Amino acid sequence: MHILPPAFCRRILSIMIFLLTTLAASGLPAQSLQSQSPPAESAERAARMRWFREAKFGLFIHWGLYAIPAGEWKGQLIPGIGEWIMNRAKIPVKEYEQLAVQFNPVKFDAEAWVRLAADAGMKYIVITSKHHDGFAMYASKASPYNIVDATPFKRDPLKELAAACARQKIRLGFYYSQAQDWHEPNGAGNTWDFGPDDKKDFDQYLRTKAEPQVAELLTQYGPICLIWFDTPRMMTAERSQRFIDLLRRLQPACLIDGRLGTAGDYRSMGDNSIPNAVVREDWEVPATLNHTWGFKKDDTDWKPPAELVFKLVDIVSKGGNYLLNVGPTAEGVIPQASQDNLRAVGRWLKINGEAIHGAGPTPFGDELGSYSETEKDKNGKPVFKARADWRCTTSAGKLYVHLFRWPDEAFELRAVKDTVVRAYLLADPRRTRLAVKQEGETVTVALPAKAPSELDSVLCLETKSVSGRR
Ligand code: FHN
Repeated sequence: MHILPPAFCRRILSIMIFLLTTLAASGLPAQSLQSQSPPAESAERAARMRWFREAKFGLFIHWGLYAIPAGEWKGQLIPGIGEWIMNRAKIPVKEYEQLAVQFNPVKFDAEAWVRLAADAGMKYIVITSKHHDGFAMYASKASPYNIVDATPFKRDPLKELAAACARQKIRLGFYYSQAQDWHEPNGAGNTWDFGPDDKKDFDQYLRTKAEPQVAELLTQYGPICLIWFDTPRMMTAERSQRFIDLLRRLQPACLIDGRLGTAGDYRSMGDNSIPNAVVREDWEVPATLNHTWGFKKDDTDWKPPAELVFKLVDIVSKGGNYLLNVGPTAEGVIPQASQDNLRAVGRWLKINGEAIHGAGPTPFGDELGSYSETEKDKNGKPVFKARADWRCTTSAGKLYVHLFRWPDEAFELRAVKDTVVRAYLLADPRRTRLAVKQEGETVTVALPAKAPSELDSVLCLETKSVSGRR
């Protein structure tokens, strides 16, 4: 009898889980997901994932040399996302490197950045330690192309952020571009200086830069909550495994995102891509506040607080985390509009945070939307029609109904399996009881005439399970 190697079995299992969850996220109606339960997990994994499952909301920071051109090169506005300017404008390494000599972000204030995340109600920060341009935003011995050795600034912002995060009790993680490195002859992506990727000695780059730098990140800054790998070009299972081994050896509790090249600790959805239905595994959506990650001076199309709150709630009601990005300027300032909009979300969370942090997904699903029976997309698949009137998040014995459109007088909720014993609005500090009528699985709650919040008024229904019904 042939015994399959355990690594092979794990790989097959993870592919099966991926296929099943992809199917669940894209094709099945949300309601049919109610009966699915997540795969069994080890106590070790449950402990490692706990903070991530409670956090729900994090701050992404894309900061690097690309903040200097801020979308403009030699007098020309370069289309696309700001941190890709080197690639988009095909800037030779020798020219792009000169940005380092100018980089002096004297207004950088780690405490203020972390305070913004805390004010916004965010529980973790993920900052670019090295993006695709190959420039390390920290003191790296593995490459002199770093902020301490190559700029007049000479400070290590990651060290300052680690100290500020420890003081303000926010977790810190690092984005690291493991595959694309446009500065290195053997890194992926820079074809304008170094020719096609398939002619490169990619392992030479991994061994001499990427792996040593990830080791530095895991040993120089105290406990790191996660490493956020990205764009896994040429990352075979074997190459990815080398990073996993490094992480598990140096910081076993540190999470790995979903873009290493093999399954990480959680799934990373596409940029700004929120699934249509509940996804019963750990996941996160990285998202922008405007249309770029790195600062771009001509992108001021900011998502308003109402949209940010809706997206946060929508994501949590589907079981995920929202990692929302800011792109600081070359001086080290987070654009004021980003700050204002994030703080508005934070003010809403101060009142309604119990319906987000640590909250579980909706037990319903019909409120999320449904597939059109007539309209098809260009691939012939039914178009998903999202609804945006209300969402539901949960905690033990509580349903949080997020009302984005205030109903006239009463709100009716169907398919409620438990008995509602009390109803009130989270915005009401006195938690005044609202009149509830329950007939079978249909619950009707009488509401005051005016919505307590313009962003999202949260109705809390305390429930008691009906024995034999669930
Ligand atoms: O190419 C990157 C991009 O610059 C940015 O960092 C985003 C964030 O999710 N990730 C890649 C594109 O998906």
